[in-house]
Amino acid sequence: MQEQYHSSVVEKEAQKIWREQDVYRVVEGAKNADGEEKPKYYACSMLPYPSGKLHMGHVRNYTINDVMTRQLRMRGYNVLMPMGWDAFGMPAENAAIKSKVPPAKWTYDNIAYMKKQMNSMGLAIDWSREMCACDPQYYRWNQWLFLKMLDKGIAYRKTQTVNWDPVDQTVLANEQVIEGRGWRSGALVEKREIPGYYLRITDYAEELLDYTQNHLEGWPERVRLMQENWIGRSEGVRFAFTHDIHDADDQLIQDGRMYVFTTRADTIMGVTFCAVAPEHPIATEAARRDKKVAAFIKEAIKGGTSEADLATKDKEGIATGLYVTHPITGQQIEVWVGNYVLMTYGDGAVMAVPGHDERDFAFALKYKLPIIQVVDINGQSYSDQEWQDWYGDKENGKLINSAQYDGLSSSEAIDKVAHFMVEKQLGEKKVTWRIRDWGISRQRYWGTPIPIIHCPDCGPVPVPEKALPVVLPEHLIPDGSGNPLNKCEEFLHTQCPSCGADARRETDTMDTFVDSSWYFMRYASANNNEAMVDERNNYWMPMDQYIGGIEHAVMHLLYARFWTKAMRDMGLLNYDEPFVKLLCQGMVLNHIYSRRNELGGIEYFAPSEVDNILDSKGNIIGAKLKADGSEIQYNGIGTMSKSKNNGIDPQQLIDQMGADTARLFVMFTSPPEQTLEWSGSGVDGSNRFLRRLWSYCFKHQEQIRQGQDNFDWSSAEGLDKAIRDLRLETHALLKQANYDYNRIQYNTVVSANMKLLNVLEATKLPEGDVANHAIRESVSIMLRMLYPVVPHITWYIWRELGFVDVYGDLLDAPWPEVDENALIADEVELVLQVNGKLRGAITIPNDADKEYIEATARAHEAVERFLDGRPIKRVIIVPGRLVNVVG
Ligand code: ANZ
Ligand code: ZN
Repeated sequence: MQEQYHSSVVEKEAQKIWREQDVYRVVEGAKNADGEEKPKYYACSMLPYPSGKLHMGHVRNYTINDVMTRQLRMRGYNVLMPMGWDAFGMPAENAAIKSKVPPAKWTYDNIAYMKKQMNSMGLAIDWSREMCACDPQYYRWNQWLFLKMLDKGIAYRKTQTVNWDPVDQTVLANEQVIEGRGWRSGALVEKREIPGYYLRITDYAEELLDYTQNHLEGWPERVRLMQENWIGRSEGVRFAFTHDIHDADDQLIQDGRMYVFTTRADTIMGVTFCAVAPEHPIATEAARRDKKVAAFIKEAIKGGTSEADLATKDKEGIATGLYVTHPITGQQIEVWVGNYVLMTYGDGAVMAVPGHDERDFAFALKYKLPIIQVVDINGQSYSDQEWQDWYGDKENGKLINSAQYDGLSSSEAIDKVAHFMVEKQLGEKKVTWRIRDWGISRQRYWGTPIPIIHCPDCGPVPVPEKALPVVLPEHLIPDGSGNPLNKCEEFLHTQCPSCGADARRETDTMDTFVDSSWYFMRYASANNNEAMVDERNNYWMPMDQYIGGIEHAVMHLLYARFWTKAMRDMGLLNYDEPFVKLLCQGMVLNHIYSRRNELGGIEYFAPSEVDNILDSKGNIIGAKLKADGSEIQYNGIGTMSKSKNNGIDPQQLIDQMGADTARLFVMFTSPPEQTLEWSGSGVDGSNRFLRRLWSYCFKHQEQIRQGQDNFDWSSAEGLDKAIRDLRLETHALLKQANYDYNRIQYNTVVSANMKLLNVLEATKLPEGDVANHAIRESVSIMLRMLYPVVPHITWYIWRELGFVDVYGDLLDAPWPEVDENALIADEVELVLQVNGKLRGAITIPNDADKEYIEATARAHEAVERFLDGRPIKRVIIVPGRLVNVVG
């Protein structure tokens, strides 16, 4: 063993041997040394987008995954940790526009580099199962399942509204529309209706919700809640306001029925107007009749009409001059167009009850529409000038101003109103869902081609299964003016599978969420070119532990769950949910520094470019640029990001201090689910710990080598106290680490080992064999406890010190066992009270009897001092806890 710790020597050597021996390859049904099948464990990180290089968030995510994988492997599990690439998507196209490199080349180059980085981190990845979304052998199965879904009616075609950039002649994704304009051209974006494909996730809404609420015990509560809200089940009443509004062709609009969905049918007597979405047929008719309405609608749908867009807009509207009939009172109610009404929810129309709905209240105040209170809660006084939260209370009120419904509770009134609607054949109780079918068509190049052929005679025809995959040409370079597939004759031109006529391929590609909906199954059925998934999928899945960012709490996870259920219903797999446990790792944060430049923009500085200015308590209050000493602003701490220039390049850290230091720092600094604050001194501290570990082992190598592993501690009599203490600490810390490994709290696993190293360094053991056995035992336990976090250094020392000869390679060495006998302390400390007040402590042998304890307590100097000469009346002993001397 070398005297000095050189991380690069150690890590290169370890990685070389691991690679040569292919140590991370796992096979289904692997057996242990006793010939028993090992239990399987599937631990997987969300697959990365190959953006170019790893960032700290990746490092954290994969290290958590790796620690788990290595520890469970030692504990006898057959553990799968795979990796792949979310290789389709827009950034590759944007890079192509900028640098004129085909997205394929850019993507493959990035993958090669990032893979190298992952290996330099020492991740226990089974690369034989690597998948890549842009590999035809992967995406052919997207196409294959899509065709199956079409067959079953789970996939269907309908027109969709898209953002159209009239200058670039291209469809824009929502995030490419900035303040209503195209991100590249700056042109005002228009809405266009074009056909696209949808997946019927709504058919699974009920089951998805049920499982969210009742089966995902291993998921964080907040993620379950987010999924629940996204699915959005709402119980209410759907009914019609009748009307006599005709369109230009004198057709009665929607057969004279304007349906609304309401969760508060009890407030029906408080309706003072109705509001429809700008896209509603009544709004369209009003626009035809009135230029002002037309102008309002044009403005209202600009930019976006998604829920997120609406949430940020002021509530605005315009009266249409058109009226509908109140089903109970028969009154004429005016219809308004409101920008807060969504066409895609319920029926795109609402009965407005400003008295009890906050949005309607704001709207009514703004446009001076009547507000009527129809629910009373304990006689509280109601003001139609200012909204109060109790106006919306559905649980505790009694109806007022509601004619025949007066005096009813809300739920009684809802039942009555629903009953009325049924009798009049105007409507009924109904469950409405917020979730929409999943539109998967993207008018972009870099994605899975949708396997459809357009024939002039037959229309859209599915590509026959045997003609799959429809391969995406990889040499095209998008230039920003639409999908380059539209100009690629060799791709476009084909024959109709049904009639043989000249036909044209679909150029839309699939949403990349399709790729990520089942890639984790492909790892388990890797390299099977005959089937999408096989029996190996049922072996590994459902995944035991999924690890990824909270930003995927809704869409990715929900789509993957839906996709799994759809595959199950096609008989392709035998489980209901893909992910048993989910861990969302916290963000990595760093300080942010900035300055306003002359042009009024903000310039951000990397933490390495500045010196902090501290107040007397050591808090950062400002900063100076190292370059010229000028003062800049300190903006606090925030997520590491390119835009704030506060990222730390993990590669630089790995190159300078080694992967083990980087891994130790990210595991030690915070529990996995919490935010992690970057700290240069924390990194140095982690590195120092590893050097101390190394040098302790170096200094004591002779003793460690001479110690025995199978020493029988139970028969050792008259053990030296220092040895007993060391064993007590070692086994107590092991016990704690076991507990923390199980609950994925790796930071305290590390601190336990820091403590153990302190103890080892501080302990003075007597000379002799038994002491050597004890040191050897502690070091062997410490190396194994630490190994999952810092695999290189521990593996190396393990080999150097000859532990390999006894336990085998560290990767598969048995996890150490707690010696419960060592945990029995031979002394205990009892709290000493005098007249019930805490006055000190006494230390007594573990097996001391009552007389001994009492005598020790009486003799304590505090007793005499606090009794002030009074005699002792009695001594109360609570075994194991305290002694109270009463005088
Ligand atoms: C009258 C009413 C009175 C309402 C009241 C609420 C409170 P959730 O719970 O999310 O399902 N609504 C219905 N369709 C809408 C649409 N397309 N766009 C915007 N809002 C719409 O919300 C249901 C409530 O949202 C419905 O109940 C309706 O307003 C409104 F004191 O009807 B309510
Ligand atoms: Zn045809």
